[in-house]
Amino acid sequence: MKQTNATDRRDFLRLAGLGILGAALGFPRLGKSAAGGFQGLEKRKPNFVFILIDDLGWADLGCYGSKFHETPNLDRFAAGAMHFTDGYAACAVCSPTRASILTGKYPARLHITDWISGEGNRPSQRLTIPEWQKFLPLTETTIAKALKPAGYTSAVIGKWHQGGPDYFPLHHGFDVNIAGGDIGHPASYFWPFGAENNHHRVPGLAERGGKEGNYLTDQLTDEAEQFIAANKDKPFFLYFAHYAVHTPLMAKPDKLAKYKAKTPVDGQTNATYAAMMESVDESVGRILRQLESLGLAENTVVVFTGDNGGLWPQATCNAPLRAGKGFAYEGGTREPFIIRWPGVTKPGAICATPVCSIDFFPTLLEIAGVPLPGAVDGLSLVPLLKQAGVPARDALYWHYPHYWGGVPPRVRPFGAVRAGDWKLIEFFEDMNCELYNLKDDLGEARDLAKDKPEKVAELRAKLHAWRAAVGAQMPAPNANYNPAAVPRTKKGKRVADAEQRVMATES
Ligand SMILES: [Ca+2]
Repeated sequence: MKQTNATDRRDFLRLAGLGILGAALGFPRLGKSAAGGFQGLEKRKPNFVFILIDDLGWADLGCYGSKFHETPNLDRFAAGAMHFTDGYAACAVCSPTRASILTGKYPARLHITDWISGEGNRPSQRLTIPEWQKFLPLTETTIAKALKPAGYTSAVIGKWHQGGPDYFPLHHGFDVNIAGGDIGHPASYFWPFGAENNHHRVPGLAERGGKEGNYLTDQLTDEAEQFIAANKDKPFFLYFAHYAVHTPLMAKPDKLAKYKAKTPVDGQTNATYAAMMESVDESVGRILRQLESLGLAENTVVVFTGDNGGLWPQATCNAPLRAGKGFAYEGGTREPFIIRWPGVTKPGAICATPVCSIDFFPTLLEIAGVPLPGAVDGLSLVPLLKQAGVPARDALYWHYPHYWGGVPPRVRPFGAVRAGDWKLIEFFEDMNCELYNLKDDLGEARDLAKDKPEKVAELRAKLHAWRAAVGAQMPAPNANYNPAAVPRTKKGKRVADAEQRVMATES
């Protein structure tokens, strides 16, 4: 678990720890008119562009400390926005976090606790995983559905991964769906994005045009630009969910050559992944320029984040965070988390308050002036964005009653809670707990559980109470448990080693 620390990353965190959030208490975006009404807002609701990157690591952007990846557009964007040091995905794998973004609810409450369709039970696993939801029910209200009565046109462009055809975006309040389906990764990043008989061919995208050599990240950006242009005269919500930077790792040749010639830094060594990241960065730059060229930038809230931690160690290194995608440690869930609300967020502001993907739903609705349609778990970040207050929340929670990452699994069932600087992880196989103080030990290297039994008891009680409150499902002992039951080939080798499974999985 040895990882490299990066001085820049530490400096960044030190600044955040000092609470350097900018001095202003927020910029009122709209002045009162002589008539007493608010100027501007009646004329036009703000647009939203929500950019979601698949398997994005916390340390993958230059503005979050990477020295190997080059992300100048994102660095500029962050410098003109507020970015959060302690922004989390609600789950360490894909579909649950996406469901949390769309609904504002914890994955545990939705029972969407694993990537869809998950890995299933095996005799080699000590616990049997509980029944869980493999689609986002139509009874749930997505951001798109909630914004619709306020006159919004909504689009999914890119990855969806919230169940089969009955649960595709058009059934969830979106007006447009381009390239969203039930796949967790593309068959190929190059046109036509998979053979016609390949289930992982990107749905419907090649059929809209393109030619040999076209790159998926670029072609999705073409679609996003066109959607923005077509909707420039009315409020829109664009959920722009890149398939990048998920496996299969495939990059444009010119960019790949550039990173192959570059010296790896701080454990980030994968030239293909770095090149994919640069394509994402270019995409963000194009979207921001499109908003500017159409005169929409000042009335468009732009969000940038990821759905789970970086794929470690195959694709990236999340240091100084421990581990990566799938894991209970910070590398599994902490994400780049950047919001630009023109006229409100102070350029360059850094916020160290822990926030989570469950918070986007209430935040976007409050910005749009749309009431919440029902109870959610997230809290509006508007007070933080205005630097006018802190959400009233004492803890964030995670729940993953699953195994993940091959045979034998790399990740075992766990729950976790973060309260202040303290983080407790409970592993369900033996209910053993680990306790970390993130302020002193961001890399979760010193387990304090034995030294601080009272803190363990306090956080464990909190975690258990939360599980009961949201109705979280728990695994049970596996009656067929056989630790020797790891599948073997005829030659006696393991059928799938953990690394290959991780590379192939859809989450
Ligand atoms: Ca993912």
